[in-house]
Amino acid sequence: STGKTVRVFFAIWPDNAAQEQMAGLATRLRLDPLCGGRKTKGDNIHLTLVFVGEVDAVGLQTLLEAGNKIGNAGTGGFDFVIDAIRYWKHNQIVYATTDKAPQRLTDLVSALQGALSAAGFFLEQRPYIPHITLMKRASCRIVPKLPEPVVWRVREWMLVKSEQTSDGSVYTPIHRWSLGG
Ligand code: 2AM
Repeated sequence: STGKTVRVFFAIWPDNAAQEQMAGLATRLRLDPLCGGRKTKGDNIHLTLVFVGEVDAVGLQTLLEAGNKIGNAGTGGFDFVIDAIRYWKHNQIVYATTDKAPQRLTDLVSALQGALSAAGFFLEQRPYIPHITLMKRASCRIVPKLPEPVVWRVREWMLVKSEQTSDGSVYTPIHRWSLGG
């Protein structure tokens, strides 16, 4: 079909406490003379589960249906503990992450990947590395250590629209699925 497209991705957004901690980290990184770069605004801090890209109205409907199939299988929320800050030189981002992603998180990502592939979407083939971008265009010589783990209480996941404006990225939830519990 023709018509307007939107750029979308599946993601989780931190609860207030986790957002505050990560926004604090971004501010500290911003002030670190060994890194530099542009920090992610507090409201924009998130974890992408699956990046989709541009879709039209039909594609959007298909995504919602795929999400609904998984959304209804919720068995309660889970905690996601972030315990490291790292730097990717190739794209100059500083991100928060963990090497011990909870099974519930990787299961959710796999379920989404499977549902989207089955629905005909072409997805990223690289293995999933959970990363929460805190800084862009950074050039860290030394990456500061995470002072203490961030405990993110994951209770829902969502499909989000991404728009680029003169004021930076604007993310708007299109639909939310509760993990229940
Ligand atoms: P980033 O933080 O590493 O830039 C909205 O743009 C979200 O989708 C961000 O989390 C971004 O990751 C991710 N994203 C953007 N383009 C992408 C792509 N081509 N492949 C995978 N993820 C992408």
